[in-house]
Amino acid sequence: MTYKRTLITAALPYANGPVHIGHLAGVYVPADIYARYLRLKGQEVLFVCGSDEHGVPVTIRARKEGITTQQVVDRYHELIKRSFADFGISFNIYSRTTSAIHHQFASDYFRKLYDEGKFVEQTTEQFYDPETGHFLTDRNIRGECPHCHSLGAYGDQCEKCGSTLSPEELINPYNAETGNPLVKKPTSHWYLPLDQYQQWLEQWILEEHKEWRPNVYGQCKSWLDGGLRPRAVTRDLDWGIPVPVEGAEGKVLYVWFDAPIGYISNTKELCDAQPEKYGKWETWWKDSSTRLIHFIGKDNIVFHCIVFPAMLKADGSYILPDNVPSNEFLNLEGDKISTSRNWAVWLNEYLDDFPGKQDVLRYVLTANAPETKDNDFTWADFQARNNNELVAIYGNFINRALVLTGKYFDGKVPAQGELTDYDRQTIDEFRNVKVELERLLNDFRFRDAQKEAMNLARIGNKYLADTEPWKLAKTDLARTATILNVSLQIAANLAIAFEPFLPFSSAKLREMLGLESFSWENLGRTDLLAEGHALGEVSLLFEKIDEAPIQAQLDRLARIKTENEAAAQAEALKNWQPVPVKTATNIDEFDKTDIRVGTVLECGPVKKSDRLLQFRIDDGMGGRTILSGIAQSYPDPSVLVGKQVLFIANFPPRKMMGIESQGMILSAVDADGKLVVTTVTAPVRNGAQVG
Ligand code: B3M
Ligand code: ZN
Repeated sequence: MTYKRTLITAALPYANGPVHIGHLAGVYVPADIYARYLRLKGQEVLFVCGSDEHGVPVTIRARKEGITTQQVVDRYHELIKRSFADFGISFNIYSRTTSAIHHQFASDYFRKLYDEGKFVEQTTEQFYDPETGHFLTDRNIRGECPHCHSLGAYGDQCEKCGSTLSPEELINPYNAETGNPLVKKPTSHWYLPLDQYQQWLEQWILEEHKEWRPNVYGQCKSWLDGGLRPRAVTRDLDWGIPVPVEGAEGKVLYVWFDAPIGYISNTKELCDAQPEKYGKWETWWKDSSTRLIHFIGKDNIVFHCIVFPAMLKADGSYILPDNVPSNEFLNLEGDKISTSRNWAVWLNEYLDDFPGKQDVLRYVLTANAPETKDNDFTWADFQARNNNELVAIYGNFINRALVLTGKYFDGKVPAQGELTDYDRQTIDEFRNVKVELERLLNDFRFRDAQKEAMNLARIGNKYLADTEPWKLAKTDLARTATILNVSLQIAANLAIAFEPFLPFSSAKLREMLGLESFSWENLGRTDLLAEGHALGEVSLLFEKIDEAPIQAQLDRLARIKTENEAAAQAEALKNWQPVPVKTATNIDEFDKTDIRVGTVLECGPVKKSDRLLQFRIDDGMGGRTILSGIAQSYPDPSVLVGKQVLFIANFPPRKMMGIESQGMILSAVDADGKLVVTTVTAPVRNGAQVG
């Protein structure tokens, strides 16, 4: 070990809404497990986070709710902070980017780079609303899509046809909020010339950090392979940190410039307030014996692996991240979690519905952590993991060990006596768990690590099941004593092993055991509880969760889904405009397209594709396979079997997902984008021509 201390940061959540299980699973639980683990090992650790209170999303939220931006960030900062505390996320500081310390710090950071000529200034033409006097961000610009001509496409994307857009491409762009038409106006900004850091970043990441997670390394590589370009670090906005340069009135630092600096300013805030406890902030950020680890979600990779390191390098006095363990996304019941669609389990609401069950959620989220790929949270899995793992394995073992000790030994740790081979074998097994657990935790593999901790409980459970002390008690009290002693030692080990993962349960177990010394190094020891030591009061570590509360959650989600669908449909109908008829054609051109009728023999999903359906068609000519991108519109494709459909028969065959498609099924597009397969009004012979 060459480092002396570890600085752990967790991505600063935007203060534009409450936090949900996706946040917890992706960033905060893994970061907390790691921080708790290192602390338990007696290492010097600082765990830093705070709210990200700048940027456009908070201002949009404010206008929607008719309150000030400050009110929005105040409300959500408090809510988020409380949720994290409720779930035992053990930050040393949770501050915010609207703090005076942060404003000053970020402003100084910019100014130093500015004075040293580290930025390039560039003037570009941007969309401007002459009516309100504002420059607009891509997301705030709407207009007609150049591809599908739907109205109301966004400056970065058309949600109708899915094309990626730039505001320049929109026809008749207008201000999304006011509806005012926009004009182009020159504006100048400061750019961090990332291209100048390309070579250095290639060396530092691609050569020196091959150990980063494949998803992180891969994303960095593809950014670097694509060639880095200068990035603007200022914006024309009235919410944010003013650019500390004369003549830059009306400009603020770009939120992604100031937010990561928040990690530093929050550290400074803590160290300045309690220097005797935490030392100088510079020790955490500028001393090469400090190891810096950023926990983030996958959409933040480029900022933490490329942009922020380039900012740190530009300054020159900072250390760089040692690792950036980034997770993929967590879905909810098969759908992408979405704040705007309310498709989420909000932490504050979870605690209203499942009071005191923080650890259950922590456990399930870690068990399903999206470490290597996107993962799914389902309520059925939540219930099963609680009932079959936490209750049936961990809780059951603890309960049996403690209750039997109460029954036969008056709640006092009995003498260990002589160990049998089987006892020794059991003890060895759980010593091995410690080694494995450390290896996994050091590797940021929290999911597997928690599995190992659970293995320890399994070992205990099996030990009790095999030795059956409740039967022996009548005939051999000395042997019963040994078995229970070993079991209690395992229980003490469990309290330690699970502390990073399930801190509330560990605290409870620790109390039940009356365990005083509590450190990672004690893991694997069989003398943690001395003979005669009195146990505390026994209660259940976990409780079964029955059907009703689970069904209530599923009902809630079903309700939200229905509401969302209705809202989307209403919105689509409201915006629906006839698509302009294509330019004139003639019969010869039309004749080139050979449209036929066929009967659907089979229709089903295509593996690994959520878009495609595979059709087997009786085309009157021996049959053919056709793939069609309409899966979203037909959740139950079997309804199409037996129907006669229209298809283009003379498209050249095309391979998709390894399957050859021999034609194209014709579908109509409804106002909400739903596709409806076309058919004939009376049965005809398969293979009949349409024209
Ligand atoms: N607030 C983005 C996010 O929540 C952003 C992270 C900042 S970390 C410096 O996804
Ligand atoms: Zn479009």
